[in-house]
Amino acid sequence: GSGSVSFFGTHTPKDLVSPGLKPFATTDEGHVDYTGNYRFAPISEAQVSRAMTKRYFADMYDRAISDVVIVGAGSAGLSCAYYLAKNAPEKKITIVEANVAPGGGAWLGGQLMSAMVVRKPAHEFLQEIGVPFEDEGGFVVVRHAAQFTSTLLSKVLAFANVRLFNATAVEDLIVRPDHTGRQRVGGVVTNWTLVSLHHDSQSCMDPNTITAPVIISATGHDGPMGAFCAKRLVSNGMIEKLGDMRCLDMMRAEPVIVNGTREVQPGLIMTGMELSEHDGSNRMGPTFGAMMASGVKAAHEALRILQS
Ligand code: AHZ
Repeated sequence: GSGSVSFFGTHTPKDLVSPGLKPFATTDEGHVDYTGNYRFAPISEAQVSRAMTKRYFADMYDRAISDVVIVGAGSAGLSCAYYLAKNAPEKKITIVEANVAPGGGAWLGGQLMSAMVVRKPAHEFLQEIGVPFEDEGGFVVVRHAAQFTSTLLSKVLAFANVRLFNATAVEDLIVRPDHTGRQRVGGVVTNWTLVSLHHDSQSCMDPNTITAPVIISATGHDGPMGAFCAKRLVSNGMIEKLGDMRCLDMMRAEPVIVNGTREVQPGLIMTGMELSEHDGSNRMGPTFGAMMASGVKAAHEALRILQS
């Protein structure tokens, strides 16, 4: 019989399978059978490569001009991305995360003991994203921090206006005068993290750029990669020195981080524990409410700048 004819006909078009290799039917969608005859739809290696590269490079091309760049996808950066993506669905929000796995320190509750403690009223963010918890009065406990991180990540990535480039490091800022002559952070310089890590052993590995009217830095406290933008502000002469993160004081640290979340330089908002390095404020240790509320405050700041 004639049957249905696919757009490509029943044989693989020549540009999908190398000359000399056996063609296959593009109408075959495989067969589910767990008794030993499970069969996949045929595919060529070229189709797999092109399915990925065309999307990745189209995203890079498009996001070279973004509305907001969030540097670092830890608990603060992801909380910010969620609130911003939800409240500004027409804005291009681009997240750059140096690690292969987004989530930063929030895959565990800060210690190596799974549960995540969140002081009230920041539990309202857990309710917003639908993460269950046990109520202990002034604070709540999420059974496993990974439940928070995976839920938040899945919601952030589901927004049509969000793109995440992971395994990609921000290795510099773009800073230049605005129309009034004032120095303004107007973008980030990126490279694949593996490239960034090998600048000393390889020659000529030039970076990419992403420009945006708002950059949000959420790179965490000092560490191999942390506090990146805060440190760059010092080496670029925009601030004299870092405040340096102070010792642990939960009661004091959390409100200071949330209320101190702000545009630290024109075009650059800072959120999460990076702020403790910038301002010289305390760490809170394993309580995460401030990261969520600081991320939301950073999103409010971004919306204010975008609307001004
Ligand atoms: O990989 C980093 C992590 O995922 C990423 N990052 C750092 N530098 C980067 C760069 N380019 C791109 N140059 C970069 N990405 O930023 C993320 C930071 O996440 P985090 O979990 O470390 O920071 P946070 O501020 O979201 O959460 C802090 C959690 C802490 S630390 C702490 C304490 O030490 O007392 N307490 C809490 C709640």
